[in-house]
Amino acid sequence: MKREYIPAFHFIIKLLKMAKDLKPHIGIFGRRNNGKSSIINKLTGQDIAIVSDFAGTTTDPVKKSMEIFGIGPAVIIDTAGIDDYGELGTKRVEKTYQTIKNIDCAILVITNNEFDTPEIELINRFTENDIPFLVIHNKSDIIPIDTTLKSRIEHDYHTKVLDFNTINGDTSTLTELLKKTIPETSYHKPSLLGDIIKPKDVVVLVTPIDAEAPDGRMILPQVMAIRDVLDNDCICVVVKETNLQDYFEKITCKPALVVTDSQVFAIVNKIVPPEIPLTSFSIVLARLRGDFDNYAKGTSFLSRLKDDDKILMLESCTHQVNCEDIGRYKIPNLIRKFTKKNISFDYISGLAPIENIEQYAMVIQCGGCMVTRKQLINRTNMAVSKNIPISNYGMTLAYLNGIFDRAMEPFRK
Ligand SMILES: Nc1nc2c(ncn2[C@@H]2O[C@H](COP(=O)(O)OP(=O)(O)O)[C@@H](O)[C@H]2O)c(=O)[nH]1
Ligand SMILES: [Mg+2]
Repeated sequence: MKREYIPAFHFIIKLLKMAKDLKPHIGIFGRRNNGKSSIINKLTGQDIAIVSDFAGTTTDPVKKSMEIFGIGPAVIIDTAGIDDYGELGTKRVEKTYQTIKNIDCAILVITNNEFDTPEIELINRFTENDIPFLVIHNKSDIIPIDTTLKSRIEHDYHTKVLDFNTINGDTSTLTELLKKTIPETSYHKPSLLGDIIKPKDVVVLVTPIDAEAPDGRMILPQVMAIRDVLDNDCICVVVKETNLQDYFEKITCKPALVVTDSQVFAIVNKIVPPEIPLTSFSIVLARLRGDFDNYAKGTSFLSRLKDDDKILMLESCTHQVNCEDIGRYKIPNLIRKFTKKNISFDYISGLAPIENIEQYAMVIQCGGCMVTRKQLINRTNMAVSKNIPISNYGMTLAYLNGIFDRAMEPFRK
């Protein structure tokens, strides 16, 4: 039996990335030489960023996982100066702007009471991307902040301005402010099933052990589900689909939920009594990534596609061969077979810009294992804001295989 859309390696990469993504991503921005790299060093107590008094030392955005005093693990992204110029400089500035889409929170560093076009442009982009930010007036040991400017910025942009210097500045005030600015959702670890199961529930996980199963162990989505069930103080039962019937014959207590590998959904669907909630690992995992509610709403549009409709496939994971195979061949073929309509597909890879989104009847996003949740949502929001239905690979496959309604039922409130 060939595993379809929970290919082990694909999800392992996805889940490993996820652990990293749960750390808040903080970007630091400002003109060259304002002390951005010095502030990172100060925050972390390490000489991670290269500091120099030669403007333009930080070229590409530098991403570092680090422990920030009082906050915990985070990813800080040090960027090139926003006032860089020349051919190379302009490219660096463009990269700095792109970074904004990957972060949860921003620090804007100003000095010398300079607050002008580069700063306003940055703030506009933070606002467009819904990124909370704080402002640091650095090098205040040389020139302290002008209080009128401070009040103006705080008033106009609903933010805080901190007078600071990296020589003897008090980092605890900075971390306190940072803590308040970072949205809780960026480090709050969501439970996979916590909202639909309660302590002492029995949860049955159906995991086929076939030729594709790794030797002597379980794949990560299964391990994660087991752990999540236990974390929720529930009783976890793990069975192969071939023993599921035995389970229901021998065990009198009804499970609160059954989660199965999608490949055996049809078999499991027949065995699990209709009153017991049943879902698939792929749907459970989709909840950790992207805009679950809008995917859930948009997926059934697959039944309303018309001849000559165009679908936009968003492939965020450019290097995943398996993902590419699903998005380029498997899904288009299944959609054509399912709808019996003449549907065409366009593909956009990575984070390339989306043009003329209005021409598409529907947008289908890949699992998005290589990008942050925020990036995914920022992208699919372009469709949502134009009332274009969205879905993702996992839900689309579930729908085309006729398992969508039952697999989604446990999550409908
Ligand atoms: N006097 C003073 N110098 C600073 C301060 N912060 C950074 N510097 C110096 O400013 C220069 C540029 O700092 P750097 O962190 O590389 O700036 P970046 O280009 O924004 O990353 C270096 O020589 C730093 O030592 C500060 O608070 N006060
Ligand atoms: Mg720097």
